[in-house]
Amino acid sequence: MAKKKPSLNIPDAPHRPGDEASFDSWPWKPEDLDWLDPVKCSAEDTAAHAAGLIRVLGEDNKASGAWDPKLDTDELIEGLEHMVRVRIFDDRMMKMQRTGKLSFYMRSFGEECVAIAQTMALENQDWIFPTYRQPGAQFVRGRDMVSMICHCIGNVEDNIKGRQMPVHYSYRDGRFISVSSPVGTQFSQAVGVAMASQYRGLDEVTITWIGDGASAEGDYHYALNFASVYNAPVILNLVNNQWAISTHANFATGGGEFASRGLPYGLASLRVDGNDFLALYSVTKWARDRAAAGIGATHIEVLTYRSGAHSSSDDPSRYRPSDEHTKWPGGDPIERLRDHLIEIGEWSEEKHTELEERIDEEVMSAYKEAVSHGDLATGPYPSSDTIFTEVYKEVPWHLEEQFNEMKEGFDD
Ligand SMILES: Cc1ncc(C[n+]2csc(CCOP(=O)(O)OP(=O)(O)O)c2C)c(N)n1
Ligand SMILES: [Mg+2]
Repeated sequence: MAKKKPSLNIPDAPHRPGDEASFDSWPWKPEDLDWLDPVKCSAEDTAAHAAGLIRVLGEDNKASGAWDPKLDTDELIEGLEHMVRVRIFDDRMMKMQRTGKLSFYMRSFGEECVAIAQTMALENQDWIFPTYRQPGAQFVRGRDMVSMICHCIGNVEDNIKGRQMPVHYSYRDGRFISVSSPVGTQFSQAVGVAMASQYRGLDEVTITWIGDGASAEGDYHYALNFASVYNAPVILNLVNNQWAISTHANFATGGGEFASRGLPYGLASLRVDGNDFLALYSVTKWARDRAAAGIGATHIEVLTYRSGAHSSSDDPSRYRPSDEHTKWPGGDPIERLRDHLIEIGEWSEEKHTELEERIDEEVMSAYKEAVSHGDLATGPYPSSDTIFTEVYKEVPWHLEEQFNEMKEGFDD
């Protein structure tokens, strides 16, 4: 019998445009997984938590299970408010992009919970190494919204003077490190900072995130290896939102698992429902406690769904069913926390509408103030000199030459 030639494995997405999307493989319930002691448990002890899913908010909108962080109502409302803030802010920024007031934008739609819950679970001295999908961490750390919009426009009040793409924020006071355009670099850099904190004996933990797509890059594996070898106090989150622009998450694993990839590196590994505020808060606090106690890093798969387009330049109807996000079993993170607060008698539809109206006014007023410093369509723009300044301590000769050429050209 002729032997069949082995064929190259080319992964595909489970659903393409025209297919009926379904996520039947969602077997996890909140009470499924035991609590683990963050200081005493070994990496191997987390194997079931890497294969399962840590969830606190159930279909009945109640909190249950061993991982319930039992937060105060005030903290829940603060989390809800920040998530609503991100969503309304994103919508306003998209309108600005569509009307030519800024060049490019990326929303956190469907993933608002990730940065908000996880940053709220940290201490203020902890370092944040985000991707473009975690701008919400800045709201938790108190960044002024006007300054964020000025950055997105790249106007004269942009704190990084137009040297970055929109949404690639830098926020020094909040220990929020500049977002990097080449995806993945922040993951290994975060481990380096965590190593430095440990070396200096400081009570600081570093948190970082990487996307499912970017986890196919070397940076991800270097980070896991260094975090493990040096026992670095770092929280390594892999946000599996199913998509990397038009490329499905299957391309990063060949259809395999994400969370358990931390185990062979000797890292505690957990998978968490990324649309569940309480579960996300809980695992992050757990990982912080473990890191701060010197036990080491935690690798967390944050399971969620990118409900919106990748960016303002993307049209997802070209590569996935347009209603796929409505089928996601994790639902919408804002609705889930809102419904939980209503369920426990601490919130109402009226209060929610009031909150949305108040945030809408806050965003509108910040927007008006930001555009008074210039927008992309009308200017004024930062001086072109800023292309060359504040990057190199000693400006290399070829940049000096280009700077002079620019000046001469402008003088003509
Ligand atoms: C090194 C590198 N390769 C490619 C790109 C172009 N790019 C920007 S975002 C992106 C997809 C990333 O997907 P994922 O890591 O899943 O993150 P998500 O956008 O889903 O949050 C790609 C390919 C880039 N910016 N940097
Ligand atoms: Mg992704």
